[in-house]
Amino acid sequence: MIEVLVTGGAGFIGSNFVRWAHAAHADWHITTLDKLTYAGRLENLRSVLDSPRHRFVKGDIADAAVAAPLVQASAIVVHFAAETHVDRSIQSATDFLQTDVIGTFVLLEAARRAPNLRRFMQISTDEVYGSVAEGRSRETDELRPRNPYSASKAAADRLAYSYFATYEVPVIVTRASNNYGAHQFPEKIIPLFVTNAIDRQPLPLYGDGLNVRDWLHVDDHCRAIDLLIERGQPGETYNIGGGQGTTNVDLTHRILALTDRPSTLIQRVADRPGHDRRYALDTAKLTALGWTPDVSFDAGLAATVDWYRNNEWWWRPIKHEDDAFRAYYAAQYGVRSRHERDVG
Ligand code: NAD
Ligand code: TDX
Repeated sequence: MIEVLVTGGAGFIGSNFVRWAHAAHADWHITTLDKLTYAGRLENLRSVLDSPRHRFVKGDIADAAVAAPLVQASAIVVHFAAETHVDRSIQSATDFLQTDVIGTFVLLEAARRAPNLRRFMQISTDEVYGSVAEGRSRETDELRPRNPYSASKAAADRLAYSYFATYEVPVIVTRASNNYGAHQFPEKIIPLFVTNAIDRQPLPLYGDGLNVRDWLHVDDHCRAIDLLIERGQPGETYNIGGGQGTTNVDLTHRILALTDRPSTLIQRVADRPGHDRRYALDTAKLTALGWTPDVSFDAGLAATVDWYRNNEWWWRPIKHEDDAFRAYYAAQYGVRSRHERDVG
């Protein structure tokens, strides 16, 4: 069996990857290491929890006593664990530096001493390029992160590379665009707006709504990571993007159409500070290896809306019973709505 460690595997992309890889690779024994923060949910892994080819370890990647032995026993590490929400990083960046930077450092230190390690997949993000007014970001472009989340991820991205250059740790860096799909925590725009629309609650659109994101279905992302584990080159960085660009206002209207709700639910609120205007990736380096996205945005968004419609058991407790989520929502959106009223 090939020992594979997936950090952050109880979160959105990580759990999709674990379930996908468990089905695709009968010769992988997968260990999920996850701290189960507000964003990590064991029910995301329900279908693999009893499998002899999977084990779950609750722990912090920044805790070397837990994380280092797991890294050292692995042939492949796929490192998803992170604090991931830009708005939360603007409220407070401490956890972002601790997990995204220090946590990654702890894993890399362990990787230096891992006898059988073949791949260390550093899951980075398109946000490290910063806002791109035109054209598409290439892997060789300068990094210009502009919020505490993306700055923390950029630090981890380059720290991982430094462990390849300095210690020959077999690091591959991937930079994906905005993911969407099942099991995404309802703080990110698509699950937040879909679930608010189902509940006939306002959809809080930041600023003029013309910011552009390149949506990538999480299944396409998982396939790309899998391909890069096999065919990517250590020391290299690969962009992974859906290939289209959609404004937030267009996305919002699509969600309203799919949920059969009126546009009067759109609530214009104050903009996100430092809001990146546009992300766009050049994916030629990855497509040269044989990957293209399979899921069209139309089909993927419709399937995602259906998933949230059919799985209210998954998100209703978070949105309606979780005090921490309600406090976050009030801090994030209560203030914005008040500000919006104050300014006009
Ligand atoms: P998520 O917030 O849904 O999940 C993060 C997971 O990491 C959770 O299960 C959480 O419990 C776990 N975690 C957090 N801190 C931890 C710690 N200290 N130790 C162990 N586990 C910890 O995030 P996601 O959207 O699935 O993103 C996964 C990765 O992909 C992140 O590295 C993110 O930066 C990157 N990424 C995300 C997107 C996107 O659109 N969501 C796009 C590009 C890259
Ligand atoms: O309530 C909202 N209203 C709104 O207009 C929210 C939550 C978001 N937005 C806007 C901000 C962005 O332009 O929607 C867009 C998408 O926002 P998010 O879902 O918060 O994602 P983004 O900030 O683009 O970052 C995402 O993609 C890159 C992930 O959260 C990151 O983890 C990933 O690295």
